[in-house]
Amino acid sequence: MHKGLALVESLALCFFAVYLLQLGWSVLSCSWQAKQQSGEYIRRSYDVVHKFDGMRRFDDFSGFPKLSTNTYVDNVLVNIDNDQNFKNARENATLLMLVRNRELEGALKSMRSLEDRFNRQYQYDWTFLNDVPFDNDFIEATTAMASGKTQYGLIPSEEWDRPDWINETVFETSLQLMNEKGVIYGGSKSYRNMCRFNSGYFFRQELLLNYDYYFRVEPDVEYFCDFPYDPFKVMREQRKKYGFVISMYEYEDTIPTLWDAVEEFMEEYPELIDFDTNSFDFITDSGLVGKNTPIIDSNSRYNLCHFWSNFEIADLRFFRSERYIKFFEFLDSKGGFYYERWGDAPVHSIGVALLMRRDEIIHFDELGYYHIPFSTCPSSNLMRIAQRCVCDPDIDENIDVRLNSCLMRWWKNGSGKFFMKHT
Ligand SMILES: Nc1nc2c(ncn2[C@@H]2O[C@H](COP(=O)(O)OP(=O)(O)OP(=O)(O)O)[C@@H](O)[C@H]2O)c(=O)[nH]1
Ligand SMILES: [Mg+2]
Repeated sequence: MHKGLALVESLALCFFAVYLLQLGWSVLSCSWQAKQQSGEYIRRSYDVVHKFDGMRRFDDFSGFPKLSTNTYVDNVLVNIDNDQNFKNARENATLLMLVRNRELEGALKSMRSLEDRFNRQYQYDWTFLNDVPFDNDFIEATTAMASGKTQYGLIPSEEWDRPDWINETVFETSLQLMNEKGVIYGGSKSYRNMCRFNSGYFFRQELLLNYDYYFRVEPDVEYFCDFPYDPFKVMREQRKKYGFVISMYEYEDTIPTLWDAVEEFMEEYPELIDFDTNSFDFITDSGLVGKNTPIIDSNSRYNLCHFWSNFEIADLRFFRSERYIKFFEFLDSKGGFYYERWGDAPVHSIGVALLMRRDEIIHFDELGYYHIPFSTCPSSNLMRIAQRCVCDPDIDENIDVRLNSCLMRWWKNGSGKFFMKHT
């Protein structure tokens, strides 16, 4: 009886010992595997980092790659000397946002993105405009987000509100009709004020009078890539006056008679238009797009192509010029900003296409950007890596070379297509 019990006990001990050995072995092998694995990760990430050593730009433009942060307080992340150099190299320019108090969160998102991707090094001033006074919360939060100075302007009501000479009955009827038709912002009065202001008055605001260039920013946009240069500097050095990233077709329902007015303008002021050097062909070319039939039909000679003006880097001196003011005032006198819903995008674009030389317009190929519902993203993988882009060029929203984009028409009729280089 005792012997049997002892046998069972020693058997149990044996099993237990084997179990302990197995447990010990699996713990050891697991940690060995984990160690191997993490060693492998380290090797791989080292390879990845150094694979791109040759093409990352450790130069005066982009400085050293930074950690992904939006903080300005940690000295470790900021090379003070470098910042001073960037600051000293600034152009006479401002970042510009027309915005409502209630859009604060979207404004901060856009600011954070642009600061992170570009402005934290240059610290350009931010100028905010509004048709009503900015509230304290807005001023406080945007000032805290900006790396540069901030300034806030109140738009005079005569430069924002509907002028007296607009016929109330015609206006109200048109609003109702466009609304019923489902035209985007067709029933909005304030949207029309905004479009007219952006077409003809933003550049006359007192706060902007001392600047040469502006960079238009809207709430809720995103910049996908580190800027590989200061776009303002590029504008000045290359004598550019208008810069864009996305170009597309306008909704014809918003501008049924805009082109008629433009034709009248061209007849009245032929001396202002040089068809040999301007980009008239860009806005009138209706040929095939590559091998494809255009997907947008137009009822006039205007092919509806325009630069998407929510992103715009331009020379204020062009907009303040007599020829642009004449152009705006001629269009304005037709009442189409109110009787129809003329947008600032086609108005700027047609003005730029008619009155500027085509080599004064620049397509910023390298700047990834998103404004609902479209984006642009550099198509070169090397460039996306070098500029730390967070975007996928293959998604549907990326409009660059899709049929609803006018970029190919710009390559064909504007200043051509230049292939990007990486060093
Ligand atoms: N202060 C002020 N700013 C406005 C008003 N309406 C529009 N804006 C600003 O003008 C710019 C264009 O207006 P959006 O509403 O963005 O127009 P959109 O880009 O055509 O359309 P979505 O962005 O798709 O809504 C943005 O920066 C707005 O913040 C307004 O009534 N007052
Ligand atoms: Mg917008």
